[in-house]
Amino acid sequence: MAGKTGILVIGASGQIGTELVMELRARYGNQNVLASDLKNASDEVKESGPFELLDVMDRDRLHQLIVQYNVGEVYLLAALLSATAEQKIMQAWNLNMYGLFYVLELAKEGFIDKVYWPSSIAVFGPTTPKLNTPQSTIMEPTTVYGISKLAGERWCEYYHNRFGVDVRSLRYPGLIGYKSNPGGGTTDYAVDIFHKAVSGQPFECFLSENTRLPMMYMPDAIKATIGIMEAPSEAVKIRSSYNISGFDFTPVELAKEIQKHIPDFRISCKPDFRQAIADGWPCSIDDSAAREDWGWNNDFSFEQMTKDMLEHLTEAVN
Ligand code: NAD
Ligand code: AKB
Repeated sequence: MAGKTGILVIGASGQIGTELVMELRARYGNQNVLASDLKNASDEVKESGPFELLDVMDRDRLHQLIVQYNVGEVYLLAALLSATAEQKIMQAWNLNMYGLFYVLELAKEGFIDKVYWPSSIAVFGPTTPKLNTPQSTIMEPTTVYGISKLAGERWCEYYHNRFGVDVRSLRYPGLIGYKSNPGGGTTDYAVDIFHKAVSGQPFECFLSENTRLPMMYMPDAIKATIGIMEAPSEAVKIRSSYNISGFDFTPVELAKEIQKHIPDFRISCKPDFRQAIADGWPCSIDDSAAREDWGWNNDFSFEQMTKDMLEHLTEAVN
């Protein structure tokens, strides 16, 4: 397996991929990180290293790119997120499941050494303890997305136990970043709100004012992703997926934090179908297993994230 220096990111044009590709290139060299997606990438991604159009459902092309670019590690980010998946049930199931199977099968056959696949807090459901949700607990998700992520976690563990596939995974909470837009999730409001705030507009939230959800700033998510992939194999004891968390807040708490910087900012709440999704998710997450096993720790607090988001987005609009 030695000598496979290529890293493939599938779904590189999305919210996480756009940032992950740039960090991977900074660490491992621009030419070693192949970005791929169904849709075109950002100029930054296209200009700094290789990019290929790829539908992960096209197994032959996936296989061909892995061989052509001498790929040893795959980050599989392509998926339909919670809100979109509720509108496109079969498409979400097929993409979220078969994309993962194709990558796991290629790893089982020896074409890939290491796989990263993200899960989500969506694996939990209404019967899960909501506060400080443990690593191992009741998991009865009620959304298409959550069901696909829970099944994916079970398959990751299965391929590791049965075939020795080195697959690693994190259950991301809602991710907040200023460099790229979110792609159809229930936590997207926590990014959209900042764009409205810096452009001097009021924000209408699609979740109710007291809906508390776990969240994380994107630099911490990228750090956790690379952290688990660089951890020694024996430190990664959980091969389904690790809880990770940064902080948690409600829409009103976020608005109040933004008002410390932009006093005129206003929020109103008009819940839509995404409220039912959020109602089934945890309010906060216990990520002690990730901290103990491979040394995860977050850098950004809620207050630091808010300040940093506003600074960067204000710079961008001026
Ligand atoms: P996103 O929707 O922003 O990006 C997904 C990318 O996948 C898009 O660029 C899309 O074009 C691409 N894609 C879709 N179908 C494809 C296909 N058939 N072949 C190749 N590419 C395809 O999503 P994201 O927020 O970047 O999320 C990435 C992963 O992280 C997903 O698995 C998601 O479930 C997980 N996750 C994200 C969050 C979050 O808050 N962003 C939280 C939990 C888990
Ligand atoms: C979504 O809201 O669907 C994602 C997630 C928490 O998985 N951000």
